[in-house]
Amino acid sequence: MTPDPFWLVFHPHPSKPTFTPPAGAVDAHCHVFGPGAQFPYAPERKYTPCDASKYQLFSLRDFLGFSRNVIVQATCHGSDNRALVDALKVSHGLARGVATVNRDISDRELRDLHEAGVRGTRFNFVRRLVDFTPREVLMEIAQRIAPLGWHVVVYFEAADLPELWDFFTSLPTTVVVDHMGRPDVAKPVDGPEFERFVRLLREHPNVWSKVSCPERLSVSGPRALDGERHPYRDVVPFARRLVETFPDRVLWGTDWPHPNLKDHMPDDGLLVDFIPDIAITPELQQKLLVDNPMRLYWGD
Ligand code: 0GY
Repeated sequence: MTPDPFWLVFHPHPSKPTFTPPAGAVDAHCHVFGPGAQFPYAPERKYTPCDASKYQLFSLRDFLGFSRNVIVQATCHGSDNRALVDALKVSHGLARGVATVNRDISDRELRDLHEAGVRGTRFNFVRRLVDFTPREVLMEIAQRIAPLGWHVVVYFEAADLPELWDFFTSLPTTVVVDHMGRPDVAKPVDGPEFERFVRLLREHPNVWSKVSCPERLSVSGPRALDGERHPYRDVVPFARRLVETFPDRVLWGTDWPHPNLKDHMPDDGLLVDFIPDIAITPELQQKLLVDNPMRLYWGD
């Protein structure tokens, strides 16, 4: 299948990070795309990506010095989780998954997903990626997956948080927010918008955040002015604040193969070098990269 025109392909030769992740580190947000010939993209998808296989993902994992992956079902596969499940099965227990499920999924299918390594479902509120699903349908799904010990991953734009607040805070599971709720990093880190997001975590101990995707949020871009490996500097205060305020409820991921980027494709090695700028002690790095994802995804 031909990717969309102007589709940016993941970096062909990422640099070796200077930061060495702690033993057992988990890349807790990444995807597989197809391959489309084996696992066709969903008819209702909003984009057609380049293929990005499980083997490419696992070899990037090893190259970057990570041990495990959490693979999140990408919207281009809709609720057909076959590519995800295939990757989990081939990973020999080194990958867990977050699936997309519909309300008509059977108990048997849910159990099969769990058996394959799925531990969560994702609710996506980003309008360019998915069609609207009524809240009562999502709540019904959340109630179905809660007894399995799964959590809900939510993806939304910062401006939509006020409207989504009541729904998020009534979910009966752990709730993991993608990419810090997509803050506008041109605004102050202690301004009302990000303060609202911090309050969500402060008031609701079941809410976690991924401190991922500086490449999507940054205005200044990857390179520091001095040319050193301190990438995406304008995103650092936001991620660092979350890591230091909620050290036991943060996760980090590459977001490989980086769907829908328009201006640049990140060097995954440089993304890893973002980590010591946001988790500045070995203790915080251990929680962010090992203890937290292991508890959430391999805790059973
Ligand atoms: C991400 C971000 C995006 C896409 C998806 O499932 C997806 O299609 O998550 C995006 O376009 O912002 O987390 O991968």
